[in-house]
Amino acid sequence: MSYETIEKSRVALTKDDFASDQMVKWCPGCGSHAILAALENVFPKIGYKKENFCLVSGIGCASRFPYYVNTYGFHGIHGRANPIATGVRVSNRQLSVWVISGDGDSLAIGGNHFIHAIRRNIDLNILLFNNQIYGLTKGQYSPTTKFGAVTKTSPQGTIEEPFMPGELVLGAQGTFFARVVDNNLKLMQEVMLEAAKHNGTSVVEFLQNCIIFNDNTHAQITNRDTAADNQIILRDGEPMIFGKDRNKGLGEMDAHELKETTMDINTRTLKKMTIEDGIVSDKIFETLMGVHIKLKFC
Ligand SMILES: Cc1ncc(C[n+]2csc(CCOP(=O)(O)OP(=O)(O)O)c2C)c(N)n1
Ligand code: SF4
Ligand SMILES: [Mg+2]
Repeated sequence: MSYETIEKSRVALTKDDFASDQMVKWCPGCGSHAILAALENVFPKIGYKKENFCLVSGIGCASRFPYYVNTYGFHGIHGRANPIATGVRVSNRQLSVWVISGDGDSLAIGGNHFIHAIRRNIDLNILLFNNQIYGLTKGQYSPTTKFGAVTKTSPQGTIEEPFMPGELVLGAQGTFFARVVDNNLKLMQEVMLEAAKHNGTSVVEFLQNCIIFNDNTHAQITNRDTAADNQIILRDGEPMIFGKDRNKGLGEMDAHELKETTMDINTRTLKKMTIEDGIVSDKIFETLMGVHIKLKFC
């Protein structure tokens, strides 16, 4: 129950208390700036003393993050943020430990450490910056790069199916997974706060734009003109509706198949999604996973 037991600050802290004096070196327009702003807003809300936060990262653009927050921090080595964070957390239970890691850092070189931290359910908050590319090393494809993408290391397009981080987390017996876009500051803060409250490993995937090496890779979901029709914000107990006219829903016709349906909002009663529904749908997910995994022949 770390959320309740870590010592709280006696004075109210603000966002400015968490801003460091280091120059932020991310490219102008990089999605990471907004994620940083969100976390600096959330830390005072969590309420711990500054010295009770520790940020641990690997290597990559995202991994520069600990320099920019005025807390304890550890800029680690490539792929090893999760084992370092595990050591920090188990040796000092007064620390709220936040892992900052990219899709290359946690899903390629650090994939093994990532899944085992999740399986062990260590009380870590893992912030996964998914820009679907190696940003720092200038544009090689990563395990989340879209099939067919032309990159520095796939001049004729990748021939690999990407990981879906959510599937990976659930497959590793994860107990908390959320996915959020980097252009919704309010929602990022809400999700980070929920992650902090979770007792165990929480993984938050940010759909983060790398404006230099993979611009618009998430545009279908994040583009402001079409976002309402391509995003569904799930909150416990609230109906699963979306669309710019708020007239599309999931699970209306048959909760087990989670079909999209368009409804007349004046005449239809919306089904509510609860945590208990989620437990039932876990079984469905398992079935779906079996179907989802494609057989490959060499
Ligand atoms: C052992 C080791 N192998 C390779 C590298 C080179 N390297 C540095 S960062 C990186 C990938 C970064 O990609 P990602 O984790 O997605 O972070 P991003 O830069 O996109 O935020 C690689 C391959 C390294 N630093 N150390
Ligand atoms: S290279 Fe991409 S990920 Fe790295 S700082 Fe620039 S925009 Fe951000
Ligand atoms: Mg990356």
